[in-house]
Amino acid sequence: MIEKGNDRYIKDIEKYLKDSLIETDKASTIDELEKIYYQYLGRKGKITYILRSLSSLPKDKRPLVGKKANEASKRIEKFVNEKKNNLKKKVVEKVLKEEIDITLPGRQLQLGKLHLITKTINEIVDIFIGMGYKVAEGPEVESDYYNFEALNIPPDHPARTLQDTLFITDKMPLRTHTSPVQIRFMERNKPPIYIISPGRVYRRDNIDPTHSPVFTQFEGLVVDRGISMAHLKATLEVFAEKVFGEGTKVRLLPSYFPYTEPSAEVLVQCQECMGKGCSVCTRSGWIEILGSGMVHPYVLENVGIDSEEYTGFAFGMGVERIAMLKYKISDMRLFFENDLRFLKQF
Ligand code: 2NM
Repeated sequence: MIEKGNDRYIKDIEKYLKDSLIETDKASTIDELEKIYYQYLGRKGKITYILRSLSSLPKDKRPLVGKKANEASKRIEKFVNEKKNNLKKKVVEKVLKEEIDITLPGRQLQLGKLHLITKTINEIVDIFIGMGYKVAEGPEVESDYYNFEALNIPPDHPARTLQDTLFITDKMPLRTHTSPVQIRFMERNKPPIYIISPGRVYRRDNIDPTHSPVFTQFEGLVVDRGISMAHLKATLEVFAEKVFGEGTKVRLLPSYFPYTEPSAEVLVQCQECMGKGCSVCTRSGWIEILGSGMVHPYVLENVGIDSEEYTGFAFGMGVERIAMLKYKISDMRLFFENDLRFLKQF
């Protein structure tokens, strides 16, 4: 079957060996190397063919041809494998270099921040915590009793009508102030009481630069023995100086609320003109920032506190209004529109 002589086989083996080594050297992919291996050492490979043909050789020729073919086979296999490993290593090195560049700056995390109203609430809360107050909270859907009746707001008071209040049902208004929180607190706690109650409140208002049907209120309440208007004024002076800066003057103006007697509007020096008079304060030099007064004896009696033994003061302010004055914001709608170009500034 095989007519080739011994020398011819040896020459073929040497040629295959040389060719395969050159090809292997040139190969640049794993695929190419596998093809080379298959071409020489595969089932139908050139070296394999010679090894299979040994039996057809004269007996005395077999050992040398067999030895050469085996040697060639081993060398080819070794060389191909070495080259394969080199290529794999290079691929890994390349990937490592490309994908993990430790000199690249990290990805910037988009950090959020507190809304200016939240920030302002926190700031006001901190001032009062510093004076020994505790925070009290309550529901936004209230009963007519807690929102109006307990606060001595008479049945025919305009605040009770559909004109001024948003109702969930006939008897359940959305709270129009956070005073009901304080009524609930007084029902459950005996004096001395020093609390603040920040929270969202609802009124039937059309949206304009200074009005919104939803806004944030901040109320304070003190009930103790011997509390007078002097304590109220001193407390508000501390508050005004901490929020608007040292030396900010406060002025009380007689006013009316059903739940306080006497009642007072609280004015601070205009932050725009520092009291000289400008368009912001309509030339008066003063701006109203909150309402206040001595808690009406009827309100104390409604919650079971003896108004002969205890007196108290209370005050309430709009957080949006405070933030607008402090940060010179002219339109309240900016707080609710959530335009990041506005919110990011604070
Ligand atoms: C204000 C003005 C004046 C007030 C009264 C009470 C309570 F519950 F003690 F009666 N809480 N808050 C009060 C007093 C609120 O806001 C302009």
